[in-house]
Amino acid sequence: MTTDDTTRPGPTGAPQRPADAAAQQGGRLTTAQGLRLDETEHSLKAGPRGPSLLEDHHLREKITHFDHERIPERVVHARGAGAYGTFRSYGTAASVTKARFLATEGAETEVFVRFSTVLGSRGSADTARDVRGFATKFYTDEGNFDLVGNDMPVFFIQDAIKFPDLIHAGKPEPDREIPQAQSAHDTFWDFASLHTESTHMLLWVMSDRGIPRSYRTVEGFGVHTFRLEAADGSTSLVKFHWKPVLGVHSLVWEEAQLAGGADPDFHRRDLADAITAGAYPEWELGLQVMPDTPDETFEGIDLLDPTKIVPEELCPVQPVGRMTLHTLPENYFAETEQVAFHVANLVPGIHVTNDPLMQGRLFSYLDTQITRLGGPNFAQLPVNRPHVPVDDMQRDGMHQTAVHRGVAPYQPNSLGGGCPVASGAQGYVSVPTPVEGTKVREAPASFADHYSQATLFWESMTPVEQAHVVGGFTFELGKVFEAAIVERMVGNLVRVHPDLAARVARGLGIDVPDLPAAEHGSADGVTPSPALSQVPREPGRVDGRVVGVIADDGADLAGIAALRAALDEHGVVLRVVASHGGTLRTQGAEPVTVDRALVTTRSIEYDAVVVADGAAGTPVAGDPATAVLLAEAFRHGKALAAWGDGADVLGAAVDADAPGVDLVDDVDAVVGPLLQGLGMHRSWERLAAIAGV
Ligand code: HDE
Repeated sequence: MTTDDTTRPGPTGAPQRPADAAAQQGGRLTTAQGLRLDETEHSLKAGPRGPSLLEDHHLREKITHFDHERIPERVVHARGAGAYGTFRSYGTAASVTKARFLATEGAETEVFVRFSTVLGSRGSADTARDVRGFATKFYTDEGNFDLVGNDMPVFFIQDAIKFPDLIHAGKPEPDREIPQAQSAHDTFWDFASLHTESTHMLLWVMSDRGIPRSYRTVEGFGVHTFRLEAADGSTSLVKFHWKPVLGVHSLVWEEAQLAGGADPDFHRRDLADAITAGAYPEWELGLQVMPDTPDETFEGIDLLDPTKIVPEELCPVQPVGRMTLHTLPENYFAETEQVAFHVANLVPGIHVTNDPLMQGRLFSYLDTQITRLGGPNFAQLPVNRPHVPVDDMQRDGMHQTAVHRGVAPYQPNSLGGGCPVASGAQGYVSVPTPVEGTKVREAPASFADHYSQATLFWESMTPVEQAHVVGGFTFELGKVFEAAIVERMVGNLVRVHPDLAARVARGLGIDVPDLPAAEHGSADGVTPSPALSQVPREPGRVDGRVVGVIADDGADLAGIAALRAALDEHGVVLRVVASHGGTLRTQGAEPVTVDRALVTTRSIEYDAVVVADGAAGTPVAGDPATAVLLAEAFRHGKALAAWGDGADVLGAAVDADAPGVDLVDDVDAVVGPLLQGLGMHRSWERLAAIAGV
């Protein structure tokens, strides 16, 4: 889905590379030693037909470097996309934290954000059903703070010791290394069905949240509870939330699957195109602030349990600042691939808690980066370097790029004038929380509740969202071969809600496991959290949305120009889809550039589709690909419209009486319904009818 109207379409409508995208830094080709080369087309040989010579240093240097171009991909979150931006503080967090980038009103802090999927390899498709990573590095004036979160507020496991098990189960199966970037296979559901603390998270992943429309439309969560410390020393327990200004929106499952094939870079492209077009993605950072009580619970919810949320209705999210992403990395490898986040990168006023998942993460990130980035000096890479002076006593190691001066990298010293000196109370001081206990491998009793919040999530969904959850479970379990695993999992769903289990079982064609009534999940006593639903209550922002208009030579090109102008006022991008690339011509009207030929496009590129007057009877109307495009957009709940005889084309492909389908006489009448439809993201009524709910 692109907003790249700054790049001109190529011959078949595919966007062309901007003219200023020069690849190299200088004018002259050299070796890595700066030696100017005469050419780089032929290796040095003993005669034109002879063997290559060992003395050809350029050949050997070029190939040796190439042989070592790859580094290990991230063991999780390998596939991602990033951008730089600015975080601007409202100053409202000053009452709870002394962290200057949050506490100071108007303070601006540069950030780098990397979004990712979890399970897939670096080259996998963006739209796989999965959790999305949402990791932010704040280059604050007190050092780097990393908020390494996800787009879901809970996690599969309560204790870090289970992470390798979870990931071994979710990654491709070890014998054939399939399936790629998918949890729809036996080992994942084997683990998930046996490890019932995952159930709440499974509901999130099987819901629409598992297939976001765009990185720009995901929420972000710190997941763990943090301890914030104010300037007066008072502390609170806090959860971090990112709220996308564009709203939280998802794909539908078929769309996600189509995108996986037609455009595996769907989210990466969307982020880059939006930023290139100046449609800068924005999020508001918010805090749920809870009292720091000795039992570390809030309204009976254990704040150290990362499988639990605190519903926003119980503790509202208070906005504390806004982040705008405005600059793309110039080099994917140097920046997005080499960025290294770490939960332990904290600044004064922000502290960790004893959440056992968080505690394990405090170890893992530094450890993994030493392997991934080839040694301990990765903090010197430009994307990782703090924007404040670094005066540590770390020395040497692989890839050391600093030239450290002086002879006394140790403390105490007199040869270095005692420098660098520690800052005492002005530095990072851990909150003096008491710690005592008997060594045990145990979880607190409250961690044994694995279902109540899964039921809360289910109850908080609208009927159409519930249908999507049922669809998610049915698809994934339908891919599992081992009947015992499927049965065990459906049994767990009975413990969430018998209705959910019955509907999944029906789809799978199996009986619902017979559980004692006392074990059935129930809505009794559950207060739904409407904030968890993604169905907008009123139309949201539409800027950056993309409308496809189907037309061919002879169509109402003046009408298309008028439609483009009207949508442009709302920041909506219009793309002309035709039977061929190049230009459309109609007598008496200005020619129109084709943005996408049918052969280079698919319905997934558009949030809404319109058929122009004059399209009937043209090649685009007769091409079966047009009917497929319109039928897909219809099934995906997208706004559809036509003016003039475009109605014949649309009416032939879809049910023109369905909600969110508008046939009008005049192009002006298309605009209102389109904006309404885009603002609601989907025709929820149509999706509900399609789902039969
Ligand atoms: Fe991570 N995680 N994780 N994770 N995680 C990594 O670090 C790990 C967890 C998250 O864009 C790794 O540099 C353990 C929760 C994101 O570069 C690794 C546990 C949450 C990213 C690692 C967790 C996350 C990572 C792999 C259980 C949400 C991508 C490469 C205790 C709050 C960051 C790397 C990026 C990456 C370990 C659980 C978020 C191996 C052991 C919960 C967004 O260190």
